[in-house]
Amino acid sequence: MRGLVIKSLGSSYAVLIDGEMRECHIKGNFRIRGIRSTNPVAVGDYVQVECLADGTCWISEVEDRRNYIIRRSTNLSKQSHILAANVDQVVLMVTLNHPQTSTTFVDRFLATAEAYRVPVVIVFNKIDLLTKEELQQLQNLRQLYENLGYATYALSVVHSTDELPTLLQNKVTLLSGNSGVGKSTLLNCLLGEEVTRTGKISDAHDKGMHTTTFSEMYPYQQGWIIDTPGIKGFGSILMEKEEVSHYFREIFQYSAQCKYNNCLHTGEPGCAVAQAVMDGHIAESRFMSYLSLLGDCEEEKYR
Ligand SMILES: Nc1nc2c(ncn2[C@@H]2O[C@H](COP(=O)(O)OP(=O)(O)O)[C@@H](O)[C@H]2O)c(=O)[nH]1
Ligand SMILES: [Mg+2]
Ligand SMILES: [Zn+2]
Repeated sequence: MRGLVIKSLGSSYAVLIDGEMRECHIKGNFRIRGIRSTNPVAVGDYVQVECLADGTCWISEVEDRRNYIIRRSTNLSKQSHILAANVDQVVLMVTLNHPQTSTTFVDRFLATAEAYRVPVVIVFNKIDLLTKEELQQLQNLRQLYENLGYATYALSVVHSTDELPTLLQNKVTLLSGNSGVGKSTLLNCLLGEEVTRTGKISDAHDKGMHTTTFSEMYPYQQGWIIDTPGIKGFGSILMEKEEVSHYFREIFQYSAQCKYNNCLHTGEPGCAVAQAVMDGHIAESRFMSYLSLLGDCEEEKYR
C-alpha cells in the first residue's frame, strides 16, 4: 500500500493510507542510500507500507524524493535531519520588529533554499506593530526582494490572512521563520483550531529546553502545510566557497563580469560585484550576507 508520511511519532510514523491514519514502523536497519540522516523517513515522504496479520504496519520503501530539506546538526557529527520531503514552496515568516529579524537571517535562508531549489515566499507579519519609519523600511525591503524575484506579502495575522489561501492552495508548503514571528498563530487561524501552541510560554520553552521537536503536516486547501516547531531556519548546508555566489541571484549575475572567473568578490581587482555594490546596484545588506555565508565556508574547513 502507498501512504504519505504526515508526522513522526518518535520511533514510528503517522502515515495517511487511503484517507486513514495508520501508525507505521521501520526496521532498525532501514536506510536510504546516499543520505546520512538521523531520520530515514521524513514528513512528506511517499512510502510503501505492509500491514501484517498482527495489525502492525511496516514501511518497506521510501519513494524517490523530488526534493528534501535537511537541517545539519550543529555538533561535529555532521549528521543531518530531514525536515521535510517533496516540498513545493517555503513560506518564510519575517517580522521587521517584535522580534527583529535580521536581513542576514533572511538572505542566508534564501540562499539555502536556492541550493535546495525550493521557491521561497516571504511573508512579513505583525505590520500592525510597526511605526511609520518601520513601515517605510518594510516597503524598501519588499522592493528589494521583489526586484530579486521573490514574492512578498505584508500582513498582520491577527487582523487578516485573506491573501494566504490562494498562495497555499494545492501546494505542499513548509512554514518557517524565527521563534515568535507568528507561525503558530497563522496555523491556528488557517486551520481553525488550536493545532499548535502559541504565545510566550511555548516560546520560552523552545529557547530554553532542548526538547526534540518534529515536523508535522496539516491538510489545507487541497494542499499541505508543514510546521517545524522550534526550528528557526534550515541550518546551513555544505557549500564550496565558489558556490556561495550562485545562490545570491544578483551577485551571481554581476559576477559574470568580474575580471577573474574564480573571483570571490573579496577585494580582487576588477571585481564587478564590488563595483555594483558601490554603484548601489547590489544592496549592501545582501553583500554583507554573502560575506557572512562565505565566512562559514572558511570555518567549515577547520571542522
Ligand atoms: N500584534 C500582533 N501580534 C501577533 C501577530 N501574529 C502573532 N502575534 C503574537 O506574537 C506572539 C508569538 O506568536 P506565535 O504564533 O507563537 O509565534 P511562533 O513562535 O512563530 O509560532 C503571540 O503572542 C501572538 O499572539 C500579529 O500579526 N500582530
Ligand atoms: Mg510556534
Ligand atoms: Zn568579483
